[in-house]
Amino acid sequence: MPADIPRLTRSDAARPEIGIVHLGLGAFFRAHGAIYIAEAMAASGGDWGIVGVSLQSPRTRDLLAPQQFAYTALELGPDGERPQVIESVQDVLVAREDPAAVLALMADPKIRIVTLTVTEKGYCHEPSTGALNRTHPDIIHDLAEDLPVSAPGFLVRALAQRRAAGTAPFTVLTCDNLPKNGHLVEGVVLDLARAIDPSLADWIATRGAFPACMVDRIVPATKAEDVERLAAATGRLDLAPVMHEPFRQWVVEDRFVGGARPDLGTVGVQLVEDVTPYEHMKLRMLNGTHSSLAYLGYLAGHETIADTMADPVFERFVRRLWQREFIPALTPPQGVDLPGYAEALHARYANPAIRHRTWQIAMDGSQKLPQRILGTLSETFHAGREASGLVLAVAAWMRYVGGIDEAGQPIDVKDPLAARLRALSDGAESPEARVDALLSVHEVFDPEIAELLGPRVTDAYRNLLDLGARAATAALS
Ligand code: CS2
Repeated sequence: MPADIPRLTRSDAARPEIGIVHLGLGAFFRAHGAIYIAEAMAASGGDWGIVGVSLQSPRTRDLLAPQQFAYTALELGPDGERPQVIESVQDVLVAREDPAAVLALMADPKIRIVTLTVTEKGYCHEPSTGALNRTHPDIIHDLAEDLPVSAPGFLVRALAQRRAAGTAPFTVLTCDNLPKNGHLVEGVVLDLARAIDPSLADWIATRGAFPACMVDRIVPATKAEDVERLAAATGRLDLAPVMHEPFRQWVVEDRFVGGARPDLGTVGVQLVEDVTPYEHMKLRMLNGTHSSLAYLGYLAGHETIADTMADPVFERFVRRLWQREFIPALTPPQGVDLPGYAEALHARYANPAIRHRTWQIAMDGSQKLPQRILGTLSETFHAGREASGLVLAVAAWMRYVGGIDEAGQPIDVKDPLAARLRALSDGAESPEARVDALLSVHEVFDPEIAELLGPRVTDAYRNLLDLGARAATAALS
């Protein structure tokens, strides 16, 4: 990289006041919510500057601070790239370094919304039920100490400070890919608050707001070569750019404390009463096929989703999942044509400019499987139908968390339950016993779905062992 390229810096444009704290400032929010919010302020004004909070690592803060928190969002289209400098983030705090400063900020009356992208595991809940996991080490810590470490802990302690100061609660807007995400975060916050002070829980339940939303944009991890290419193209060195596809969608339930929010409707955010049909469509048809392609594609030796889609076996497979397995189990949002939605997804997945690694999507499967795949399977079996493509995807997850790929090489499995899943897999004496052992992980499989899946997944798992992922996928009837 030429050493003389000057660093990207913030423009002289006037800064709005801050109004939003974002917990978990990763690439996704910077490539999605932060852009919508920047556009909403540009279009309609409002004091909605964002302070990001990294719960653990100082990395994003350290990269963004010398750029005064400006960064480039690089759109990767099939026909070329388009950079855009985003300035809605005004500061980043690192919670591990100074949790009291984060709480003080969240308690400030200027802050009216707290948005979150802390990933599925950041809510410290049980994925199969959605309830707070009271045995989670971070929750045990946050029950005992005033200075929290978990996202639910920060929300509850900050809301307690606001209540003590006579300040209205902030709206909690989770932007993670979870089922009924608003309801889920409300549940974990109220559970934790109740354990600390029942009257606090009552105050939050009556005065607070936890709108659900559906977020969508494919954001592959930024690579060193992306940084170099961008610097060469723009003449500015940005050490923390984000990469994203052209498509974006944000559907938000319009329930904010005091109605206070940026003018999101002006910039294409859909404001609705009930997000559930959008959420089901997206979590299943997009994230469900993403995870299925990730496990099977990885095992078949494909590095990215676009590579997997370029393999005719998997292209047929994903069409089958949409047409025969997901769509029959869905109620479309009003005015949405699900086959058309599937076609659009097909084009997005095939975009060769997006190098979205199967390994990246395979991460944290224990937290993703229930809402992405198991819900559809349960509804399908109850309706007396079968969904053998999705059953094969569950078997592929089991093969993947076993930690050895088809060439006998180790897999770097990233999952909060990785060690336990590996031990269960290694401890089983036969493929049948391995499937049974993994189905007993109640955080992922509730007893009913475990029973329904038992014989079906065992057959699929055997096929994976006997034929390999590609041939087992090709053999689906
Ligand atoms: C992906 C999502 O990594 C994953 O699990 O399925 O991040 C996906 O790209 C987004 O939800 C798209 O909106």
